[in-house]
Amino acid sequence: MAYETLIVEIEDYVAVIRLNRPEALNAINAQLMTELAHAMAAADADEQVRCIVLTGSDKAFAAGADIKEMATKSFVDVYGADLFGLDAEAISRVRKPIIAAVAGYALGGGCELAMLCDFIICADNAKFGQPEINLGVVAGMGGTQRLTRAVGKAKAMDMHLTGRFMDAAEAERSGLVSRVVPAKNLMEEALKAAVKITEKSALTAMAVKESVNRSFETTLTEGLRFERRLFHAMFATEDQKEGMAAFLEKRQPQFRDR
Ligand code: CO8
Repeated sequence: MAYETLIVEIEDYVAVIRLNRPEALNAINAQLMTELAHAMAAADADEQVRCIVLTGSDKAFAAGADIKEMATKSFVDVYGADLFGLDAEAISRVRKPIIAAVAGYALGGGCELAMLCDFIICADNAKFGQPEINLGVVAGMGGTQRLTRAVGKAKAMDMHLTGRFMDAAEAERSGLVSRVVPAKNLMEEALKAAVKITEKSALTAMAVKESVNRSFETTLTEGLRFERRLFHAMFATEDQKEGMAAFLEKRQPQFRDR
């Protein structure tokens, strides 16, 4: 499918999905969200893809939901269409690892989109924020839930109530991002991380993602049981035999996703 708001490139088993609405700092309109959900699902189903990198431009990952598109909508419009709901859920169902490579602004829905990914690597010019309160709305795509889980109540409340932005250093300190890199190296570093993931067993990577995500949905006892059962289940795979044999034979493993 040809996209108008995205650029998708696949190389070395990594799909790079670039948000591409430069005229609006990659503001997320309904078309972009639908195209993104489609591109993510396509990458998830593509045997040539083992990891996905979601990125924007040097100036903006995404400056939020498209305010021009939303400004005159009614409750009936947004509730009736479940604005962004189905597409966001579709992205959260992707089973392959997704890295967000964030430079510049990641605000409102942009910050939420980055948090929908599995981890965030950001440039030193990144700015994160949930400024919806300035527009008379609350976050609508996970900001009050995922940001709170990522950085804790104090910082989440501060960000949502004051609308202030968090810079890259604070985002790393707070656990929102896994790494900060110089802006000029962002894609190189994100791709390096992605390629490392492509070298693992895709089955194991999927299980890791499923188990970490389960920790947000369940009690510790249930989560530990889930993890242990997955660990046990991995012994039914050839990749477990190969990974452990390769370690003992002091060589690189050749995983076959079986
Ligand atoms: N929507 C639409 N257009 C935007 C947006 C946006 N969110 N952000 C920037 N733009 C446009 C501007 O209107 C401008 O266009 P034009 O040249 O035609 O006027 C162009 O992008 C460049 O922007 P600026 O001139 O403002 O650039 P600056 O460098 O001066 O400022 C900022 C950059 C600080 C990022 C500024 O643009 C800004 O504050 N943007 C809005 C940020 C914001 O409030 N984001 C939250 C939006 S609400 C939201 O995301 C809700 C999420 C809920 C989703 C789920 C719903 C179910």
